[in-house]
Amino acid sequence: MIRSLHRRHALSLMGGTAAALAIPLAAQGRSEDWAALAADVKAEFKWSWDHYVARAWGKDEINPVSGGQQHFFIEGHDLGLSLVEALDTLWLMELDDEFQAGVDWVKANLDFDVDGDIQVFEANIRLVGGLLSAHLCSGDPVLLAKAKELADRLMKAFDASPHGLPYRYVNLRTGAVRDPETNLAEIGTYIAEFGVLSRLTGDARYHDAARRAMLHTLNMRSDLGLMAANIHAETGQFISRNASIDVYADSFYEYLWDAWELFGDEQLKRAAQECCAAMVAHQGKRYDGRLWFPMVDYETGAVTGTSQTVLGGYLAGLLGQVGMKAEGDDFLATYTAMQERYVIIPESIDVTTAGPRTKRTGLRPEYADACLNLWLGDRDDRYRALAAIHWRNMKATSKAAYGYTSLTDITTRPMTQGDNCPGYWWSEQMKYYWLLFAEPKRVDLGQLVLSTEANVLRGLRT
Ligand code: IFL
Repeated sequence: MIRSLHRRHALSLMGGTAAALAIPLAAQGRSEDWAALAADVKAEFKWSWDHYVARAWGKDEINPVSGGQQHFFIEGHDLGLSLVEALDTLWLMELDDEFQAGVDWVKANLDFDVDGDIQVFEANIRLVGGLLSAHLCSGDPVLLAKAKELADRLMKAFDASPHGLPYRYVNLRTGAVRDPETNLAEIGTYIAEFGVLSRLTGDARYHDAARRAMLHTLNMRSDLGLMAANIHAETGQFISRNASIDVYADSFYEYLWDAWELFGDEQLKRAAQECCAAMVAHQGKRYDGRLWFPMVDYETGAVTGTSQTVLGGYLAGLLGQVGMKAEGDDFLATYTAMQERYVIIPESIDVTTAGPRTKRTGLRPEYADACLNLWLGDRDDRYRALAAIHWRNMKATSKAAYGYTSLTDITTRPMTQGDNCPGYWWSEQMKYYWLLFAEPKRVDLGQLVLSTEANVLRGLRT
């Protein structure tokens, strides 16, 4: 009874016949044809890529409804963001001609000598990470050289801070920095890319800079084991009292674990486990029986905010990775309930009512990310079935004339489409679905390590 209510609600939200796709065969008691699902994901990726090539080649992002394009990093200047983000996904899907065309564009056109300010965190996870994973796929030394060149420019943001906490923005040409008021995610999401770069170049500076910034803040944990999410790059002090698992903080925690996976860093492994245990003990709260992690005061544990974003879904997977699978499953169940209720998980949710705080969403990958990380732990098909729902719901609501788009209103019927495909779509959810549904030949899933942007940093079969 409850299930059929959910299903009817889901169908009416999406509108139209495509909605029928949302009910997974697994939920109907029939087994999924995973190979067919994988083929569908690949076909949609290729279809989207062809539109990007035709309408936005070398531009940062395509506008899939109008067929236009937009900048991401620097006004008036493109850095081929979507193309770079797509590279290792193309390679994993064995779309080799498309991969090579992208690599050729990078070699001929990608130039970082630009008099413009770039967001250091985004440039690292999207561009340094994208170039590094494409280098690992192909062995092409030019891709490594490009990654190093960009990282060298970003390093100015670390060097300018007395504590080694990077400023938020750096001018690519002059190295001038700005915006010292920053946060855990933006000071602590480097060790995966910078560590791999150090390993590949033999220059330890990148790895050391990334690790130093993480240790600075880990040393400021409260007696509860929590950190505030906001910090000042010049004073080195917290500038808020809010501990957050999602916005302002999320990937910091992922990178503690990645440092262990990639580099055998025992100290950061311990820190990952301690931070997750502190979150569960002091931030995990139940509302209407569901587990949420609202913001709390990092010293007292008192709740300071009642929003949770869709981005917080990553934590379900991370909890599984660090050895807290029951808690990870519990938190995934919360987002699964949101997926059942809203079809597309709202960008921000009021945890006290489970109501949406915003109507728009950014075509987000975190739920599929969590399904992949939990599935890699025990290969239970139920995670694949949940990701299949996520995939079908996205296809039913976000597919537009020239690609996949963010939504401006998930409460209308049908949902209202925006006109932007974020760069991470090319690197994240399509790769998560592919890894979950295909039996990918070009990666050893037992060795797989993905960055926060899903760039493959270990496990490739070349
Ligand atoms: O860029 C993406 C990445 O996963 C991240 N933060 C948010 C983006 C996707 O929602 O670290």
